Amino acid sequence: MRFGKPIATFVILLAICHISVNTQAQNLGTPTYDWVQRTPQDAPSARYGAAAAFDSAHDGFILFGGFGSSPSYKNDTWSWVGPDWSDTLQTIPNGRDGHGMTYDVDRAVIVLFGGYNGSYFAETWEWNGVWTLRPQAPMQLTARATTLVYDEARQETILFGGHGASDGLFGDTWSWNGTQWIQETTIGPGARTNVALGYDRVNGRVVLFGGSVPSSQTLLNDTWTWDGSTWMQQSPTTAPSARRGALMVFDELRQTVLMFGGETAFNPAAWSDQTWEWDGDNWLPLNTATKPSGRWNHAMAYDPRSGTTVMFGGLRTNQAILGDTWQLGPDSDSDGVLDADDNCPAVANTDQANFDGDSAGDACDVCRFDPSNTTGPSEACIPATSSWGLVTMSLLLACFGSIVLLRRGLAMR
Ligand SMILES: [Ca+2]
Ligand SMILES: [Ca+2]
Ligand SMILES: [Ca+2]
Repeated sequence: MRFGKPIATFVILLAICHISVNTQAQNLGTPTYDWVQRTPQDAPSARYGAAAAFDSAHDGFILFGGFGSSPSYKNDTWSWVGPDWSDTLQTIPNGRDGHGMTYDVDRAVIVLFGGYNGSYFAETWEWNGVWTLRPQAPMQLTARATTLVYDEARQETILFGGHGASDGLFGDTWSWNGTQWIQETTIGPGARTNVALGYDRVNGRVVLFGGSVPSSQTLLNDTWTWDGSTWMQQSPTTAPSARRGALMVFDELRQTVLMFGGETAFNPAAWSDQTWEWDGDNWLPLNTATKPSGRWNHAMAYDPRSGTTVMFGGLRTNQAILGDTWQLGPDSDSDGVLDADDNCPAVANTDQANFDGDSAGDACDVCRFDPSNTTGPSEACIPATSSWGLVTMSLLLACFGSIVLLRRGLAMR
């Protein structure tokens, strides 16, 4: 009789816990997206003008180069393996920033062109686990800082515009097929630099947004698509404000092009912390509970392993070169932990508490004290063949009962 009440209390609490877990699991809505800042043990030094791409055949998420402090022009290559960065120890002889970088999925190489380290480069490099300098491009392709994107439908890397020596500004479009650069056209969005370039896999189009004309301090907010032969200006009903140095990725879950950041004003300078989504016809804001600080010239690419966009660093002013790492992706239960890392992706549990250290957090683990079982049913939590399991459970019940009795006894005094 004296032990009956605490055991009954324990069973009732367990039942309430199960009902609560099941109710929360059933209340799933449309997956919400959020930015989460990561705190890697090891990371690239703060920098802007780096570039990133995801190499599915070799080392995954790769970041190269950029501008920071000592040495200013970086030539280090990093791999994001989440939750940490690792230095691949692979370098290009000359550090640089402002280079274009993209992944050629058909030839399974990252393509890099151009950049700047006091003078402009006209080099084409490729990465397949190591960097290799490709034969010199035809001299018509002027040395420059520029932007690249891979056109999956045409199976070629596309380069648009950029800036070079003597304030040269370019509005030309080139393609790289793995052996040579070919000038596609000089007609299109017009000469500019620091555009955002992405690939819309659903519609088979390259997407271009904004950029700037530095000589006239002009920032742009026009949207263009490239179908392999012609640039077409789009007429979205809503559009992000004018900006330069925003970055785009194709999000495989949403099946849309996402864009983040960009410098949105000069004198005084301002930077966007907004994420935008291009659905093929229109731009819509993708509102997130958390936002990285506004910035431009960051490095960003989509990581299909975790279903997230990974973003690093960037620039706010010459004094604020950033070195933070962020991930954007689905957070179905809006608890600030992305689905890819959440030990209860359908139940809000910001603390990620996990008593038995198995794959399920306490908030969704039917067998909280049994690391061999997360789904129950509860009567199966401690295997009947495990005498140690029975002893452990008995001790836990006795302990819990004693605490309840003690507290009840104290309360009655
Ligand atoms: Ca979550
Ligand atoms: Ca959760
Ligand atoms: Ca657990």
